[in-house]
Formats: sequence, structure tokens, C-alpha cells
Amino acid sequence: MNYIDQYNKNGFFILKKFYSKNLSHKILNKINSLDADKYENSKEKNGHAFRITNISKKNKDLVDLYLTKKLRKVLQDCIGDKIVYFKDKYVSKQKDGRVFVPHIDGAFKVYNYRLKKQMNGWFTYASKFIHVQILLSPNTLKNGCLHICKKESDDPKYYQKKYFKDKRSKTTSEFPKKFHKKFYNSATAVTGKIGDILVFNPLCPHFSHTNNTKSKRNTFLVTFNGKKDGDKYYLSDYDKKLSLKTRKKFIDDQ
Ligand SMILES: O=C(O)CCC(=O)C(=O)O
Ligand SMILES: [Fe+2]
Repeated sequence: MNYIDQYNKNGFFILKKFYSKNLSHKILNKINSLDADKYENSKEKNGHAFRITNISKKNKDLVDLYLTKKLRKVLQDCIGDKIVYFKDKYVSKQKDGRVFVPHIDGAFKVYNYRLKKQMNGWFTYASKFIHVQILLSPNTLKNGCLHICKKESDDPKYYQKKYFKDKRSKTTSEFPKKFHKKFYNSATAVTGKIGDILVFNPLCPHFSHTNNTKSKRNTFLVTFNGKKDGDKYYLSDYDKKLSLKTRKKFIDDQ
């Protein structure tokens, strides 16, 4: 099956050696040279930033490295439209660090303070998203590689109706515990080397276990939407900041 058929049928595929070793190291070195505190980030107790979010808009040189013509073509072939950058996330898992339970991305219920109503996460901004996960270190079963399952639907509401019944799952798009086994048993492990990529629909259930090795498991995940829905980066960033500010004010007022 070619990658377009795989994407349409399963919602994901892996391309080995997509970037050369040299280019992959340039991407990794560029990200490692950034000051994580200048970006939205999450840290482990020892101070290691295991997640740094939305790097690309401030680092055009990084975009020039990873957003090659070849990548554009692959993503456009899959989504059936030109692509527009939506967000990104560098994930660097250290030994015994963060675990990601089975979840889908972006299909969470959230109150939007600008629109003054409950909205559907990323689907407030566009109807279709596509992820590329760039492997920036070896990814193995031992160091907590991503595991991915076939998508069940292209509609976030399908997952909300079928799986997200309690408050936590509704607001995080993480599957309740009773469904974890089903996903553990049906997943493909995305093992590979630096420079390999996984392209996937954010509505494919995915998860990753802890890193049991001394080396970091590094990946860079970039999300795009279709051009027909426009560039929504600044609007979604505005909404996120408004929500944080309004919630903080609410807490301060208590
Ligand atoms: O990098 C991983 O292992 C999982 C990351 C992920 O799924 C996420 O941040 O949404
Ligand atoms: Fe995810």
C-alpha cells in the first residue's frame, strides 16, 4: 500500500530515513540551542524540559530545515489540501520520565472565552489536522517510543460519544482506564532511528510508556491544518492566553 492509501485507511504511516543524518542533527541541535523558558514548556522535577511548545514561529531557520518540499508534498497528498502550520511540540523523554496514556489529540471540550461557549478543542479552528513526528533520537520499546492505533473515525464527536463520558476524558481527550487494554493490544510501536518520520492523524489513538534507558528519547511533533481553514495559529494562541488570564483572574478573585 502506498502512503496515501495507508493514511486514508489507517490514519498513519512511517517513512524511514526521511531526513539525512546530517539534517536531522541540524534540527536537533537547533532545538537544543533554544532557551526552553522563552517558550511554553513542561519540566520534570529535576528541571529537564520534557516538552517545549510552539517553537516554529520564532525560529524560521528551524522551519527551513524541517519543512522541506518533500515533507510538504507528503502531507498535502494525505490531507488533500495545501498545509498551514498550526502548532509544534518538542518531546524529550528522560529516564523514568513522563508517560502518555492512550489519548487522541485536540478533541477535548473547552470553554472559549472569546466565543463565550463550549468548543471542541482544535476543531474550533479547522476541520482536519495532520501530524508529523520527526524522530530525533533512536526510538525503541525500551526508551518509550510512541505506539499508535488505527483511527476509528475522522470525526472527533465519534470519540467523544463513544469513549469520553467522564469529566476528565471530556476535557483531556484521554481514554478512560477501562479502554486502555484495547489500545495496548492493537497498537503499532513506532520504533526507528533519527531522521525517520511518522505521519498521523491526531485522531489515531496513541500512547507511550516510560523511558527505561539512560538516553533521552527525543521527537519533534509538528501539526498542520488544511489551507482552506486558514492560518489559525494566532487566533488559537489568543484564545489559549485569554483562557489562562480569565481563569487566573477568576482564581485571584476568590
Ligand atoms: O511523544 C510521545 O511519546 C507522546 C506525545 C503526545 O502524544 C502528545 O504530546 O500529545
Ligand atoms: Fe498526543
